[in-house]
Amino acid sequence: MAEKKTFYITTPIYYPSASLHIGHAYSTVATDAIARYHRQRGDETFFLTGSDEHGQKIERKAKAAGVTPQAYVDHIVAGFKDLWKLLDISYDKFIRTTDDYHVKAVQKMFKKLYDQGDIYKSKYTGHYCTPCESFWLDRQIEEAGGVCPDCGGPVELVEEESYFFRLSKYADRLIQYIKDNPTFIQPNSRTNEMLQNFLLPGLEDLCVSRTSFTWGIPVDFDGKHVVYVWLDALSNYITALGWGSEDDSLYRKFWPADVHIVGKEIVRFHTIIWPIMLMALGEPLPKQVFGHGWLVLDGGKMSKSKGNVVDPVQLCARYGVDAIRYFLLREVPFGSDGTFSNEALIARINTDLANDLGNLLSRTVAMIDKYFGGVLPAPGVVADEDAALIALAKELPAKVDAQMTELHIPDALAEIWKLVNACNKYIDVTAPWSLAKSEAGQERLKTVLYNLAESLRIVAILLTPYLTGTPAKMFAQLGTAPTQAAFESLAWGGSVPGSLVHKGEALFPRIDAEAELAFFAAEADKAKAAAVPAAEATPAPVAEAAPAAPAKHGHGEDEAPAEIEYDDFAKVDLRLAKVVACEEIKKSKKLLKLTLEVGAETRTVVSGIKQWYTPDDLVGKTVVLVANLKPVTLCGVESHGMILCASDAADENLSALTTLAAMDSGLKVR
Ligand code: ME8
Repeated sequence: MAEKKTFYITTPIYYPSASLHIGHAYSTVATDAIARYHRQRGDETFFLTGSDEHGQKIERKAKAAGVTPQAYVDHIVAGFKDLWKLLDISYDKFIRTTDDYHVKAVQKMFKKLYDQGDIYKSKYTGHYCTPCESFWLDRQIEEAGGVCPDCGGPVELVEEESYFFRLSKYADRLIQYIKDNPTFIQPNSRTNEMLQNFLLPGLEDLCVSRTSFTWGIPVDFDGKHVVYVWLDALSNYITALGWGSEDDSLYRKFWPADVHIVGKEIVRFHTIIWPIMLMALGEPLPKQVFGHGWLVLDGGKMSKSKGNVVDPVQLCARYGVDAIRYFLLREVPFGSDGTFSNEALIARINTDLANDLGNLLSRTVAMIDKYFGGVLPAPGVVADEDAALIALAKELPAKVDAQMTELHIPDALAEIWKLVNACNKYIDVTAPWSLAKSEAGQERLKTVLYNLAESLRIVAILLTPYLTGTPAKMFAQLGTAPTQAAFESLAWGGSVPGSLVHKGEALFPRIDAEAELAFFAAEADKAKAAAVPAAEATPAPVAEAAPAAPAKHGHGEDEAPAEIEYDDFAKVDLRLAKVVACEEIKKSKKLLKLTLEVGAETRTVVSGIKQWYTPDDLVGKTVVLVANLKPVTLCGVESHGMILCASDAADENLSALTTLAAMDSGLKVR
């Protein structure tokens, strides 16, 4: 007998620094749908998720909450598991990086790399972004305009004894591997990004231990050091399978992973550090890393202070799990950024689910009930319009497969909806209610209703990986026996005439969009009013230490800034400034050098806005300058101040601030 194909898929392991939000649900629901899709096709599937519990960020959060890091994460991780249960996430294993077997395996890995000379001790002087848990070189910080290139937040200067991992030794091998395996990094555009931005400019050895805090896996042969959290976290994909333990049978069965699903901001770690770790260990590389886009909010990033955090638990309670799963899987091309809005969610539920699918099922069942006493008729007279519908249903499984092979999840659903919509048109064209009026129409009516029920059975089978409750409800109403509901019975003609249909509740009740949006607006107002400025908030006890977190990117903005006195504001010297000259800083991708007239004075300011403005766009414009900022040197140019800009969560749109009327430079802004 041929051996079963195995399929190993993973989500990122999330930080238990706060409870999860709709962005995390997005990754996990997508991974779940892919895992379910493979299981349905008979692949022996292993789906891993978990929590990334160590590091400076968690240590600080726990301290602020006045509890131990372990107590802090235990509480939040319990919330992760509750959320995955609610969303019907079918993971096979949940790994916690504080699990004993993981800790031991990471220590073993670190020692092996040290013993073979790939890890060595030295001194690190550079920058660290704690929210991203990332090290950055001077060059990278300078290019980003003095902030973390990933999240745009402030970085800390770190100077400590550290162990280093010889990334540089493996860089050429990795570049070759990426070139030889064009589907390793997906979508394709991300391959280029990794090569151009990180690999081709040259890799520096990576700092892989810390001594300035203790919440991490201790380096067992040098107790002052804890393992860098990303080395610890990435290893989870193999330690979860027993790598480095006495029983590594799962590892031998499932590794290499078929695909790591990750958000686009952590593709870098998964396609540079992780493959090099594996190369150094002499282990095979994962077959693919898929970097999906970000879910952002209309009106910007989710934030407690704006009162616009999207909590998946609340949404599921309001609309049901399948409505939320459908929206997450259908709305945004997998790989691109997309917007979450209540309007879009309600439109998807009302149009695709309530109207297209729900009504189709209820009309079909109601007609079988009314015209044939609830007994599914055998097909009778055939007509031209049947052929196209049947052909579509027969071709559908292959079309879904073609989309899913590329992980085009929304397109797979769109293919299924083509059959749903073809059925709705088929009802309009065949007009069963007219056929029912005459004796002559009876035989034709039987065919029409059989074809509709049969199409719906096929739709329900194909929907099984995506929606976890709806297919069973559809089978119950259609009277489909379990054997006919199985994937193996997907071929056209599986519905058995004589089965009894059962009228049931609407699959997805229609939502009163206007009332619903008014409700959300009121909730947002309430949340805004309740938002507590961060400085005033007392540390939360553990039971409350897991606030809904924002969709990320741009860390720190999720907390309301502390209230300040006017005197604090007045410390910032804001002035109008006229751009009299502007040039690109050639060796930087992000920086422009602006010469500003500020009253009688002339100033040089370096600004990281090259991506949005050319020098010509700016010359002659009036901008707002923070005039009393300490000078910094960026890419060799001394910058005396900063110009103010507004930008959206994904930094796709950015605009420098100016005045409504023409005003003289040098004037104070207050
Ligand atoms: O980065 N849109 O954990 P994390 C889409 N522990 N996806 C989003 C999202 C959004 N707005 N916000 C978060 C870490 N995500 C590390 C990972 S893996 C070895 C270690 C999803 O809690 C997305 O998958 O910050 C992103 O990559 C992940 O959550 C980041 O979760």
